[in-house]
Amino acid sequence: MAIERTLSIIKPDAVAKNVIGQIYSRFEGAGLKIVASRMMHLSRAEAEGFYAVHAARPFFKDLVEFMISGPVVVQALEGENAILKHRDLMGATNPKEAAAGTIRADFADSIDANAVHGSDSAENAAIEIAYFFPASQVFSR
Ligand code: RTP
Ligand code: MG
Repeated sequence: MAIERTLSIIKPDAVAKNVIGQIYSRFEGAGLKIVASRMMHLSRAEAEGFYAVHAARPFFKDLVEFMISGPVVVQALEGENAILKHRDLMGATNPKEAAAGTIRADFADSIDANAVHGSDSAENAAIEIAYFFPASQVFSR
């Protein structure tokens, strides 16, 4: 199995719920290493740029408003099959459809306030990691 990296964001709702550590524990428990990490409050331009792929979608405006509503924690995770492993830990986009024991089932309130983001492909993971971290701030092990 290939060692991959993925970009993960703990969204404003989960930061406000004080569950950063619990979410980090799930990553570590699944064998994902945190190889870069930063807490930040996204500007509107940063959020719009990050979600540019969704710019034409009806939920784009609400998504951007939500993502700038409070601080987030952004991390790069590294490990075997990291992209899919991380998405399995997150659960379905809509927490009502998320499997029991997933981050979204346990911590998310709605499809908008859904606790976490995770890259959906190797190509997007590379783009998204570079969006937040210069190579010198990713500490591969
Ligand atoms: P994410 O990108 O945040 O990891 O989530 P995802 O892949 O599961 O979902 P995606 O389709 O990429 O959508 C990005 C975020 O937009 C919000 N969304 N709202 N109201 C809606 O129908 C709707 N659909 C998506 C969610 O917050 C989702 O995480
Ligand atoms: Mg997505």
